[in-house]
Amino acid sequence: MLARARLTFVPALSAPARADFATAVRKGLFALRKRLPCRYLYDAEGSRLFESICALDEYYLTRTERAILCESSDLVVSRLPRAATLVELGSGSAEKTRLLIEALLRRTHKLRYVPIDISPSALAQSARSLLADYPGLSITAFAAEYGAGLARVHQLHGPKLVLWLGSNVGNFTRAQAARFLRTVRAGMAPLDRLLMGVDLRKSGAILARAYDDPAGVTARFNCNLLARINRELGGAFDLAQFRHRATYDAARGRVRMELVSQCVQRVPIAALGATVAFERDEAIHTEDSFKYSLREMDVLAAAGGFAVEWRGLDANRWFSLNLLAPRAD
Ligand code: AVJ
Repeated sequence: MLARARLTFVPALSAPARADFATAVRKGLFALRKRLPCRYLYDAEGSRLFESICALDEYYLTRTERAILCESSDLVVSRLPRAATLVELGSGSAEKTRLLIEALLRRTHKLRYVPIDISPSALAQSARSLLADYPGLSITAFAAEYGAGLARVHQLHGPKLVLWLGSNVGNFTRAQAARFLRTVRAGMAPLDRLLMGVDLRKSGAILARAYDDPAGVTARFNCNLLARINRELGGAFDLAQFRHRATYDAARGRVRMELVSQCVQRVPIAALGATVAFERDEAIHTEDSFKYSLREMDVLAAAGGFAVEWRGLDANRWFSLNLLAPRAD
C-alpha cells in the first residue's frame, strides 16, 4: 500500500494505439520494400523475449554495459548536483538502472525516478519491483514513445540525469540519432547530464552471434511482430513460413534484421480488409542496430550539442558508456 503512494503511473496519452499499429502495418507491408517499425516489437510478449535476449551469452551488450556501470556509477553520480532526478528513456526492466539508483541513494536518501517506456507492462513490473527494494525511491512512470516522453522530461523541474542505456540509439540512423540528441539537449540545463550506453563496432562474427543466437531467442523476438499482427489485427501469418535473418554491413556499421518469406504466399489481415502477397525470399525489414566507433560517438555527441565529459569502456572495447554534458551555444 505504501508502495502505491510512491508511484504515479501515467498511461499513454493517445488512446488509438491499435489504429496506429494498423496504419503502420498497412503502410509498411504494402510498400515496395516491406518494412515494419521496430517499436512494435515491444508488446508484452516482445518485451519478455527481449529480456531473454539480454540474458544470452551471445548478447554481450547487456552484461558488458552492466560491468561498466558497476565500476563507474559512483564516479558518474559524483559529477551530478545532489538533488538530481533520474530520468530514463526506454527503461525496460530497469535492471541495470539499479546500479545508478543505489549510487544516488548512497548520497541522498530520497530519489525521484522517471522511467519512460513504450511497454506499459514492462514499466509497471519494473516500477513495482524497484519500489519494493528501495524505500527512498518515488517513481513517476510514463508509458510513452520517445517523443511524448521527452515532452514530459522537458516539464520536470530541477537537475536531472537522463539515462539512455542499452544502445537503444542503435535503432536510429546516424542522422536521426543526432536530431534526437538535439531534442534531448533542448530540455536540459547546464548541470544536467545524459548518460548514454552505445555499442561499438566490432567483428562481424561476434555481431552475427549476438543478433542470431543458436537458441533462436532473437528469431522468436523478431517473429513475434508477425504474431502480434495475428493477435491484434486478425492476421493469418504462418510463422513457420518466415525466417529471421540478421546481416552486418561493416561499411555502414549496421546490423539489419529482417523476416524472410520462405515461399510464395498470401496473408490476409482482417483488420485491414486486405491480403499481403509475398514472393519467395522477399524480406520484411524490421529493425536496424547501428554500431559506433569512438570517433563516430564523438561526432554524434557534438552533432547533438553535447561534449563527452567522461567515457567508460570494457577491456575488449566492445561497449561504451558516455557521460554527455550540454554544450553552451
Ligand atoms: C534494444 C535496440 C538495443 O539493437 O541490440 C536485440 C534490440 N534486437 N536483438 C539491439 C535487439 C535484436 C537492441 N536494442
